[in-house]
Amino acid sequence: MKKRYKSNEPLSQNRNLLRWVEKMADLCQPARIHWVDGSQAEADQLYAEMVEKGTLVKLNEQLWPGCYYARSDASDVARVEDRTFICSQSKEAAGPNNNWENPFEMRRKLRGMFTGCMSGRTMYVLPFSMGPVGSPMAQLGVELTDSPYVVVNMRIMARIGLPVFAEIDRGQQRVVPCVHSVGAPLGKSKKDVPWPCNPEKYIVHFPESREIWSYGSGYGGNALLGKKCFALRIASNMARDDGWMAEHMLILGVEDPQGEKTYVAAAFPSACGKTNFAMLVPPPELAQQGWKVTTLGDDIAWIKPDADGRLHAINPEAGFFGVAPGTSAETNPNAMVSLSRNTIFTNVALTPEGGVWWEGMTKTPPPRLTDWQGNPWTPEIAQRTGAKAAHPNSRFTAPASQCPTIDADWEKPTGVPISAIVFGGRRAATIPLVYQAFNWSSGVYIGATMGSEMTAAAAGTVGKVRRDPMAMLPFCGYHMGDYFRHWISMQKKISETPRIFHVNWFRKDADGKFLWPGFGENMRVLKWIVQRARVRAQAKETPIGWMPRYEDIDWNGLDFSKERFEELQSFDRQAWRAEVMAHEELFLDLHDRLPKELIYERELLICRM
Ligand code: TSX
Ligand code: MN
Repeated sequence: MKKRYKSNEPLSQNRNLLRWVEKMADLCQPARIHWVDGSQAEADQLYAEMVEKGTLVKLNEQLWPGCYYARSDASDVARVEDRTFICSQSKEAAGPNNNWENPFEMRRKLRGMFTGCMSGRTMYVLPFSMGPVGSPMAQLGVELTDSPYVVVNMRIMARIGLPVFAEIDRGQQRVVPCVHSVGAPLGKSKKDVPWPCNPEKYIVHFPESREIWSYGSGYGGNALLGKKCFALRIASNMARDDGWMAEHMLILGVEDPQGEKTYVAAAFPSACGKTNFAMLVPPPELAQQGWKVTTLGDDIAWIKPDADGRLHAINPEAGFFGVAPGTSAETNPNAMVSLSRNTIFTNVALTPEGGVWWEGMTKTPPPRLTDWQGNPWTPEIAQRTGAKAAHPNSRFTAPASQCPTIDADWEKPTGVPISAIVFGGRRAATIPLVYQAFNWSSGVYIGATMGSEMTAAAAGTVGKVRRDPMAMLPFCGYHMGDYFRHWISMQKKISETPRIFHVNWFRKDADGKFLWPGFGENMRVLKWIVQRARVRAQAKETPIGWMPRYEDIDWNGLDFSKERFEELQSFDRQAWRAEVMAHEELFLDLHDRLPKELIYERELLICRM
């Protein structure tokens, strides 16, 4: 060791961990090392320091108890997919769905970037468990980071601190090393900014050695390495190797009037209201019958066959990192309660009373807002400049335990049994409200070919269907064709396959109006889904799968005509022909690694049409 670092007492006796921390400190040259114990006192200290430095604003304790507000650098507001790399030995293993670089080359680059990158800062040694500590389905990591903002966010999003060090010291489990720096070393002057970051960003995964290196960003999915980087990109590699599934899925429970629970996992691309669906509030008429929805997670599911070959799922996370705009007492009252205390808000708007606001929170904005960039904001200013009060990707980081509908078994170490898997997308035409796959392989085909229409012009043409297989396109840490093969092969590892469904809340009529009211009314679809999974509901066979007839849906308390339902569920042969042609395009990109089952499923679909 070239240099002795000011450090608190190391909180682990694990020799490998101690050696690695020392090695990384020698590389990054921080001023201090802080072993994170995860305590409230420590968090309070970190919050106080960040308020002092201007990184955080403490919100009004009466209005928003335990809440803080962060404004990021205007250039550091989202995940950076073009700067995200999968560095496997072979380029083919990473697939066309990932950016690849030679791992030796990348390690050389990283060494350059990380040399002295933490100078003047504290390096936090942050142990975390994805999944409840000690769960047979949990995985351990240690994130070295120079961002206290990351530490307090990770404290909400994952299990961290002393119990995790204890688990690491038991030495029974491999630990994923994660190194994160905002890439803004402090020079001689030690002058800092509220949100340090670097224009050059690298989000790097080594799937074979199970390592993560992140440079240049302090934001969400780029910096909270337990989430997208570990729980999806690295875990998808672990899952393929070890016979389980790491999926971009919410998990919810449906309790019927007899008190019987059915658990559902669901994958949706962005902007489909995944968090809203995870926290769905049934309409009064169904609630009165005794139908309840409980929440286990809103983003990631780790799904594993148990000893009896039934798939069980855990939510590896402990919090919600949700998009704020559009979240309201009307669209998602459970989210509003979840984020009402002990929450970190990033890039929303600030009220003069020390409260927060975002587009869609209330119909009329409160007066004299300060926008996410620190400028005065009024509806008049917005009219003139088009400026949003909150950034469209602004976030809340809220503890899952605060969700009023959190499931009693959400932290059960062995997870909950999954009876149904739901895929979905935002599609104005062609795709019906709901249909059920014939079997596992046709269901995998449905998930593999799913897509969503773009709502914002930013990333492409509005209305164009973007294919996003299983909502995993940005998150699958290896070749998408191999991922489909793994899905197909899971059938052989399980005694009972979950039923697979596809939903589309967003189909429009000829006038461009949504055909389906959505939100709580989705409970009617969900009821049919769980009844189908238990073989208690009827359906009719169609070329694409099983569909409910009008009389198979519970319409209690909703005035929805049979004609409108037929329009919502209609199968248009011509449109589906074009749809299947589009599937072919996706398959061309993956052809050399596509499982033959999916080719056959496509052929069968064409024949049925
Ligand atoms: O989250 C949504 N869900 C799922 C809810 C459990 N949203 C919001 C999507 C943006 C993230 C929806 N938007 C849903 C939906 O089911 N459906 C729609 C489309 C829609 C929007 C407004 C209306 C109806 C449908 N309004 C009226 O009918 C009055
Ligand atoms: Mn997500």
